[in-house]
Amino acid sequence: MSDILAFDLGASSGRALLGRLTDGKIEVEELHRFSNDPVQVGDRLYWDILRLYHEIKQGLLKAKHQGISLHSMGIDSWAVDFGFIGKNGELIGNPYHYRDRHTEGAMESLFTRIPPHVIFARTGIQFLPFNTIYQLYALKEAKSPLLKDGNRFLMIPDILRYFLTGEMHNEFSNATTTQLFNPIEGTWDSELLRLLDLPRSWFGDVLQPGEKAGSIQPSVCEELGIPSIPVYAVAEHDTGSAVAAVPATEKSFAYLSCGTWSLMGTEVDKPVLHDLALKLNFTNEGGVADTYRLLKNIMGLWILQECRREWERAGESYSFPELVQMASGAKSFAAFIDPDDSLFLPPGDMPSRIAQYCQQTGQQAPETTGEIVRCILESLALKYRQVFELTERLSGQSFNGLHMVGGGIQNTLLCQWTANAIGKSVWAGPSEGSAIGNLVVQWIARGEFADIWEARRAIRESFPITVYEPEESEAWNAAYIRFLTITGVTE
Ligand code: LFR
Repeated sequence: MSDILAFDLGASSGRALLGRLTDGKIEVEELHRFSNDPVQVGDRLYWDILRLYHEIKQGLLKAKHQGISLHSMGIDSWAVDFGFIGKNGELIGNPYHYRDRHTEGAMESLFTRIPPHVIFARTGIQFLPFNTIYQLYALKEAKSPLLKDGNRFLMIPDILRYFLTGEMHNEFSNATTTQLFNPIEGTWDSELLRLLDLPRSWFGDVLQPGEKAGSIQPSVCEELGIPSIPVYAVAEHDTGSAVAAVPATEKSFAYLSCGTWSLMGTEVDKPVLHDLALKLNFTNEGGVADTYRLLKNIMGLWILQECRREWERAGESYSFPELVQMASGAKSFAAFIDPDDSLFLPPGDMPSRIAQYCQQTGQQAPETTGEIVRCILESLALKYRQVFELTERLSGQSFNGLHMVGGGIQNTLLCQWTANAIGKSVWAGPSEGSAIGNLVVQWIARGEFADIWEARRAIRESFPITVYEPEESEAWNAAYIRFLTITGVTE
C-alpha cells in the first residue's frame, strides 16, 4: 500500500527511488539511475529537459515492469532554473544552466537599480550570481525572445510535473530560491516583479510541499500503459528535501547537505532578515512544515568533480575512491583555496584555477593528483568550520555536532576531516537524503506519518548513521588559522 516513487534530479545524475514503508520502517530501492548531461551549444549551456522527462518516463516503466503498483510520486531537483510555457501550452526553448555565463555581471548591474538590502529585506535570499532574479534580468537586458513569447514561469520540477499532469503550478521551496518570493507575505513579491518589469500573471499559485499537484494525465498513462497516480508537490528544491531527511532528534540542529554543492546551516521557523544575515550572505530558503533553512552555499565537491573531468579529458581516469586514496597519502595542509572564490564557479580546468589561486595567494601550488585532491578536501573541511561557526553566531545557538547527508558522505575522509575541523561529532547519513526527503513528504501527505518529526524518527531507525569523532584537534586548529589568513575571508 505504501509504495511510492521519488525522482531526485541532481546536477550530474538523476534517480528514481522506490520507497516502501513496513511497520514504520523505510526501505528504498533504486529503480532507475541516469546521467544528467548539460549541453553546450555555442557559448550557451543548457539543461536537456526533454531527456530528463524521458528518464522520468523510463522510471515509471521500470516500476511497471517490476509489477510494482505505485500510489504516488514526487519530483525534486536543483533550484533557481526555469523555463517559460507559451500561450499554446508548449515549453519555449531549453532552460539555461545556472552556470551559463549569460548572468555574468547581471547581479552587480541590477544592484544599481535595486540595492541589495532592498532585495534581501523582501526575500531573505542570499546573493548568488545565478539566482533566478539575475537570470531574468539578464534575459531582459538581452531582449530575449523567451520573454516576448512566455506566458507562464515554471521551474525545473514544475515543468516536468506539468508534462506529466497537464497542470501548471509553482512550488514553495523552489519558488523561494528565485529571490522573487516574499516569505513575509507568503507570495511572489509584486514590487520586485514590477521593478523588473515582469508580468505578475506569469507567476502562478504556489503549492506547499505535501499538496497534491495533479495526477498523471490520461495521454501519458496511455502512452506508458500505466494507471494514473497522484503527483505531489514535495520540497521540490533538492536541498529542501535533503534537510527534511536529516535524522535529527532535537529541534535545533546543524546540517550539511553534501553533494555537488555543500549547503550548511540550521532550520528556523521564521526567516532571519536582520543586517548580520545580509552581511554574512546567509539565505532563508523555504522548507517543509512551515520552516526555513538558514544556510549558506559552499562550492562543494563540484571543484573535485570538475578536476576529475579535466583529468579524464587528458586521458587519466580515476574513480572518486581512488582520488580520495591518493589524497590521504599526500602531505597535509600544504596549500589552501577558498572554495567559494568566483574563480571556481563556471565549469572548466579546475587544476589550473587552483594553481592560479595559489600563485595569487603566495602559496606553492599542489602538483600531483593526490596533492590537488588533498588541497580541495582540506579547504572544504576548513570552510565548513567557518560556516558552522557563522551559523552558530547568526542563529544564537550552539550545536553539539553536525548532521551530514547526501552522496558526499561516501567520502569518509571528508567526513572525518569535517569532524576534525569543527572539533565536534559528525553524524553521517542517509546518503540518499534528497530522495528520502521527497518520499517522506509524500507519506506525510498520505497520512502515513503524523509529521516531519515522526518521519525523521523513522529515517533514523531505517538507515545507518556513521559517527565520526574529532581527531588531531591541535593540527586542525593551527590549519584553520592559516586557512583564514590565506583566504582572507574572515566572515
Ligand atoms: C543543490 C542546489 C543548491 C542550489 C544549487 C543551484 O543541488 O539545489 O541548493 O543553490 O543547487 O540550484
